[in-house]
Order: sequence, then structure tokens, then C-alpha cells
Amino acid sequence: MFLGFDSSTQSLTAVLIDLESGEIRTQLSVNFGTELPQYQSPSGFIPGGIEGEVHANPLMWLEALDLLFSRLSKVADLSKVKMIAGSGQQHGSVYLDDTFEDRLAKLDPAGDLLSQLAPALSRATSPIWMDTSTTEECAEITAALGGGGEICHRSGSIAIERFTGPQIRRFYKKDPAGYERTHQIHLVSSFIASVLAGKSVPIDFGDGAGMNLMSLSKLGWDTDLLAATAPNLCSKLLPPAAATSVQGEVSGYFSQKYGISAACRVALFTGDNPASLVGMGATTPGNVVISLGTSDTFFAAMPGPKTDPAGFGHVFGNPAGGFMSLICFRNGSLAREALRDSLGLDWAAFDREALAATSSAAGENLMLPFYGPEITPRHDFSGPVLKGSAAFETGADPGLQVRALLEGQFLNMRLHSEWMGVKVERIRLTGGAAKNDGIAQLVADIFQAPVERLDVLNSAALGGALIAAAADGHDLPAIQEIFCQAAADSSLEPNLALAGVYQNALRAFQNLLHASLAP
Ligand code: XUL
Repeated sequence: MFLGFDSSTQSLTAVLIDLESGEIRTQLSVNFGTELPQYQSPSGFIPGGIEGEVHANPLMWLEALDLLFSRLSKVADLSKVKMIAGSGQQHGSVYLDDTFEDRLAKLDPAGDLLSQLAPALSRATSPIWMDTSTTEECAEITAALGGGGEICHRSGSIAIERFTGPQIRRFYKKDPAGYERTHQIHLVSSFIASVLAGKSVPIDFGDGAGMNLMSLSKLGWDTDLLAATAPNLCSKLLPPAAATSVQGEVSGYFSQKYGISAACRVALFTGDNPASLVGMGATTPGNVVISLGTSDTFFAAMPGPKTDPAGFGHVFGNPAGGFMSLICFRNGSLAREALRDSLGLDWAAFDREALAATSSAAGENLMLPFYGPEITPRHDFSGPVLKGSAAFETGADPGLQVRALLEGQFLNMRLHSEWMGVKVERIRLTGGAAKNDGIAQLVADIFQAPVERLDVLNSAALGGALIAAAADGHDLPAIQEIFCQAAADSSLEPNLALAGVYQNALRAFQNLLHASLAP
């Protein structure tokens, strides 16, 4: 059996898989907001941060780990677990002083993680991915490197507010003594992995690429980026490593307290997006995952470290080897809901009837589907831009607007993923709106690739369990075949007759976008 964890923004989840039977044995979560209310973080972070700061309390993650293990030990036979791996929300960082290693090595199962590790924090709270407070630090790092293009080329992304390097620089500037006292900086992923391993373990290539510090070509820390970020930073980071590298046996704290075998080993943890790529069975190039949520995301495996010349997309390490892209679109569900509400439609009418009724107008009307600021492309839009027939532009036929909004969202995705140079062979669609057949068919038609929907509930934690099995020597593609199956009758083929229509629509969309962005 293999155990995967995902320490996400709102919860800590465990997925236990049994390779022999090909089954998921147990899936359990601890919700931070409802189950650990003492941290006053209803959504997993501390509300009311100033200057765009969004922080979380790392002690909450430790307490959740004890709670989840005590529950797991009651429902599962943990003595059969051979390897643990997992993931964490990306970019979040944890700052530890020089007592951390000793405390990890001497963890006493009679006590808890919280009280034994709390004194080792050199920064009380952890900035997480929602933090936007580092605009100044991003500008400083960019200037030091001679421009955003250089940082993107080296690290996979331009300097980004939520990324860890700019966050470390802000800490160094605001609290130099605290920075000085910091002996080790971990990401959420490597922090949890270190606690499990009973010693500090490296950051993996997947999550490490979300720091603006790691060289994609060398898969090591970039000395110029380190120097531009904060002094002596190299001494506070272990060299990054592959997610599947085994770190040794699980800490005696967990084997003695929760009945996990003392021979169980720990591999590295990665970011939640790289782990989801594994859990969605999409680690080979040609596969693409599109997740439709509050924001929409597009991620895909890539053979080499190509970067987005426009600087919108990110490149992370792929836990199966090679690289992956991650492209975020802020105007996801929020834009779909804004249009639905402005037209006074319910979901059924919005999704199905509007699309079915307007099928003859595929690709005819264009909408830049941005109801507010967007990050791909980065621009402060103040509302959607419409170009097409009078019935469309005036809203006389609301169905046309529904179609153009959805087409616009997926044309924008196709346009802003072209830099990857990867031919899309299969799309795995997930998230709330993915259930809708009309939307799923539209995705298939616009990308001209088959669309599948998966039954996977906790794709990041499942990805962690699969990485654990791979670290134990099992063939990842073979076990993905078993655990990452498409839901029955969920696959849709593209309508090949629409290939030319959407190719033309793509270029027309690109022209409209350029015209709208021109000063
Ligand atoms: C990725 C990102 C988020 C977090 C959420 O760049 O910021 O997807 O990983 O968990």
C-alpha cells in the first residue's frame, strides 16, 4: 500500500492505495476552517492581511497532520504502507531556526507535533499563494536580472508576487533579524515531508520551479536569482531533487504513535499542481488537463523546458520527468456566472439549451470573456468586448452571447498555450463545469482533441500516492492506467468539421485581443 497526502489551502487530505487490488482503500480529509477553528482561518488562511498579505499558520498544518494520522490509524492498517509521498499548495513557505533539525530528530511520540516543533519557527506565519504583497520585490529582482524575460527563461516564470523568492525577499527586508535567525526555508510540501522523514528533506523540481529561484536547465538553484533575492539564501535551502527520490524511513514519531511500519519510507513531496498532473494520468506529453473552477487552469506535460515568451504561463518540473506548464485564467466561473446572471438564465438554459440552440453560429461571434482583471493575458479589463452580429452584440439573442463567452474562454486558452509547442492529443477535463456535456463538447471542438472526464476526487493526494509507488520502483504509466480511469461514457470526440471554423476564429480572436490591448 502507498500513502499520498495533499496539504492544500483549505484541508489536509490522505489517499491510501492498494496496488495489489488496484483500489483506493481510504480517502480522508481534515478541514482547517471547521475542524481547527482555534486558528481563526475559516478558509485556511488568516483573514484581514495588510498590503495584500495572505498568510497561514504552519502550526495548523502540523496539528492537522496529527489529527489525520490518528484518524487513519483507526480505519486503515498502516503497517502495510511501504512508501509515503504527497504534495502541498504551491509557493507557500515555512521559516525554521537552527533547532529544527534537532527537534525533528528527537520527536517524542508521547507529545504532539505542535508543541514540539512550534518553538523552531523563525517566522510565525507562512505567506501562501494568494499573497500579492511583493510587487516591489518582484520589480527589484527583475531589475537585478536585467528584465522579466531573463527570469522567465531561467526559472520558468517572470517574477510573480506569490512565488517564494519575492516572498523571501520581503521577509528579509521587513524583518532582517528574523531572516538572519532562519536556518532552513521550506515550502509547504518539503516542510510536511521533512516532518514525516524526521529530518529536513529537499524541495522537489516540481514545486521548486514555483519559487523564481531554480534554474530549469540545471535543475539547481540559480546563483544570480539567489543573490538578487536575499543574502546567504543558498545556505538556507537544500539542493532540489526529483520527487521520486527516497529520503529514508519514516520518523519513529509516526511509527510508534500511529502503527505505521518502521520500514515505511518517505519520498519527496511536490506541488499540488504537479501532483494533480500525476493523479489525473496526464504526465506524458500530448495530455492536457483543463480544470474549470473559480479560476480556470490549463496544465500539460512538456518534454523540454520551453518557456512562455509572453511571460503569462509557468513551467514546473513534472514528477514523472521533464516539465509541465501551468497557465491560470482568472476569469473562469466568475465570468460564466456574471454573464448567466446578467442574462437572467439558470444553469440548464445557460449550458445546454443556449449552446444547442446556437450550434449553427459556431465561431461566428467573438467575445473577449473578461469581466474583470485577467492574468492571461495580464490586463485590467473592465468588461467583455463583443464583436459580431447585431443580435449578438445587442443581446437580442442571449444564446449567442453564451456561446461566444464559452468559445472565447477556450480560444483564449488555446491561444495562450500555443507557446508550449505540444500537440494536444487528449484533454482531461475536471472541475464543476466539466460535468456539462455542452461545455465539454465545445472544448473538444475548439482544441480538436478528445475530451475525457475523470472520477478522481482528490487528484493531488492520489498523485502523491502514485509518486510513492513510483519511488518504490513501480511503473508509473502502468499504475496510472489502473487508478486514473476516465468515467464511464464520459468521453467525447471532436467534431472534425469544425476544425477550420475554430482555426479562423482563433486568429480573429487574437486580432481582436491585440486591438483591445493596443494603447
Ligand atoms: C499555482 C498556484 C495555486 C496553488 C493552489 O501557481 O498558485 O494553484 O498551488 O494550491
